[in-house]
Amino acid sequence: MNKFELTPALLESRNIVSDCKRMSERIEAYRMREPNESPLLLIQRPASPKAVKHCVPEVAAAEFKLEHLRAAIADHGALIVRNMFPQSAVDTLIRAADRVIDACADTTADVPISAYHNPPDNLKTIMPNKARELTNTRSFHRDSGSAMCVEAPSVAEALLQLYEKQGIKQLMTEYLKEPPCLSAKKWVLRRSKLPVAEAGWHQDGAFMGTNLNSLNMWLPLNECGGTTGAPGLDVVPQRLYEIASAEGAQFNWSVSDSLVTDRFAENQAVMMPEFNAGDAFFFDHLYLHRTQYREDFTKLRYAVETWFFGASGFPKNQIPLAW
Ligand SMILES: O=C(O)CCC(=O)C(=O)O
Repeated sequence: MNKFELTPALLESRNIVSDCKRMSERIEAYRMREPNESPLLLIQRPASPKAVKHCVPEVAAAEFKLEHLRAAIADHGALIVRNMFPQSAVDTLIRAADRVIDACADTTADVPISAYHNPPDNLKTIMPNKARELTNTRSFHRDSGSAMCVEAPSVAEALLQLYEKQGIKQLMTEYLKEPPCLSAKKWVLRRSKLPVAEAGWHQDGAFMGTNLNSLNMWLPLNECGGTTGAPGLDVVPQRLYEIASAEGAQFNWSVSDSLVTDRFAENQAVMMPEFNAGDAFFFDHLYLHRTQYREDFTKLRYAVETWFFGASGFPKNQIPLAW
């Protein structure tokens, strides 16, 4: 059994030079690689639709098996695995998220390199639109209170070790039916801002593409959602097979409130699940969701968002990372 335990002391004693080199190699591994244009898609529209309850299925980590994930994603688009990550890891990650997000928020000073900030140099050259794209990506994150994990390779490498220890690498390999890769742009530390801005409903496939297999593991680091006072996610708890129209929405990748209400209201489908620190919420690029929105949140919410793709069927525009 791998004895890895994620603690602040372990994080801060990592070799930041070799972690940065390793992250840079993960980026470089995909520079010349192109995705398979005809991957075997795991999610296909069935010939006759199955009648399923509109819900967000859940299972306790102690009982969790690959079959739960496969069935829940196929039928409902998502699965909550309760208590997947230990409290010590969650506490360490909140502390790390604060430090990484604060370091990335500082646009004026030269931020000293540390376990919490040491972006690899090739992050700029790997972006299709180079410095402009990296600057825009960073300001998008800054404005929404988030930061890419790759800004802090030691945090990112420690997270990969944690994921391996928790069986996530094996789970992703089995679910995707091939080794997984990650994404620089869609591997994010999040700390909500208060008041929460009304973020658009979206399916990540709207900007990643849909000719791929994916799974997001959204890991809340504190209690959130429902009526807890900290923003979780609003979700349309249904298996969708295509990207909903962006007509009337704020962005070309988002979905308007009225479309969500009109199209899904008959099922009273919008839900706001309650999450505990250390739960894992799995969903794919067709799942319709947004940052939970209401005006009376009083508590911050921390989370780690990690998207996995098949190593041969990846969204090149999201900057794949070898694992
Ligand atoms: O954490 C959030 O509020 C948004 C997360 C999200 O949209 C995602 O994981 O795709």
